[in-house]
Amino acid sequence: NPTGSQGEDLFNFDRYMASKAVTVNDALDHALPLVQPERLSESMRYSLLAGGKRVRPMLAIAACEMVGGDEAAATPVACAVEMVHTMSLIHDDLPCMDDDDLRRGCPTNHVAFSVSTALLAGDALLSLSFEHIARGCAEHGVPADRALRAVAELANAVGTGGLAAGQVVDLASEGADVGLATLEYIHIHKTARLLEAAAVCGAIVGGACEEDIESIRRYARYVGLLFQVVDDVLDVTQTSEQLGKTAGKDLATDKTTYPKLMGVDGARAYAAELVASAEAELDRFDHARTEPLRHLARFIAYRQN
Ligand code: GRG
Repeated sequence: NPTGSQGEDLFNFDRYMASKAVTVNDALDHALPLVQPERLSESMRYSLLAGGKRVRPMLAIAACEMVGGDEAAATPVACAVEMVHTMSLIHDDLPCMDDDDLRRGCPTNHVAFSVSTALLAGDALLSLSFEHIARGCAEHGVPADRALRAVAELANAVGTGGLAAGQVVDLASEGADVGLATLEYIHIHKTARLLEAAAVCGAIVGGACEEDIESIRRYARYVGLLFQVVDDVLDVTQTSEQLGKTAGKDLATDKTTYPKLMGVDGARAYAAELVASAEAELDRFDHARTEPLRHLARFIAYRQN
């Protein structure tokens, strides 16, 4: 009943996101206490607890709940994926990569600490993520075969099947005239693969069957691409609005983006296709249970910043 005219509760996505963020922030805080040497833990906590949107943990928990699992079973993998995400942001900001001074409005990890500490904090977050799945799944009664499969899924998403591969191709493409195939390769590996691992790990620990896992995988891959297409469109349109001009930032730089390759209207149409494809993957599940993931796809598609 989409209008709620018969008094049924409408799904409230903002409330759902806020409640999952509280669960995840609390779990992350407990997962990473201040231990000796404090400088390393402080550096890890500085970035991990710095207020990201927690989209990946929410994907893991929502996928687990959609297939009949509970939040507690998904929390270890949700936290682990956020640790990997945080590691990738710390490393991405380093002088040898993007060399950024600000992240989420605050000094980047290597500026607040040092390049060597930031490098080690990223490494320690990466290893903690796998330790956290192994220990957390056992504590929450998740069967060992599911935990093992989640470890393999996440490991693949970090290395040659995901982040590292996407970053290498991205760095190699700097200043080059790349086509749609390379742009898509970069986004599928750098962005979509970790979102995919988050949702798939949630489904695995929730006890999903193979067909359900593969639908959830495709859903998350569409959402990951959608994330980047919308990001590119916002980069152009928001800068245009700020400047009061028709051509925005990315149309004026060397970076290849979707609006550059297919125009702003073409990129918007592609985003609409991706959100429809993502939602279609959820049609095989009980409709009421799909609400969080449907709303997440729409939230990413229609966000304004
Ligand atoms: C060290 C093995 C190893 C891999 C790292 C640096 C690197 C290789 C990959 C870069 C990955 C990267 C930074 C991709 C961009 C992903 C992205 C879309 C980030 C923004 O995500 P949001 O909006 O961020 O969810 P918040 O701040 O909300 O958490």
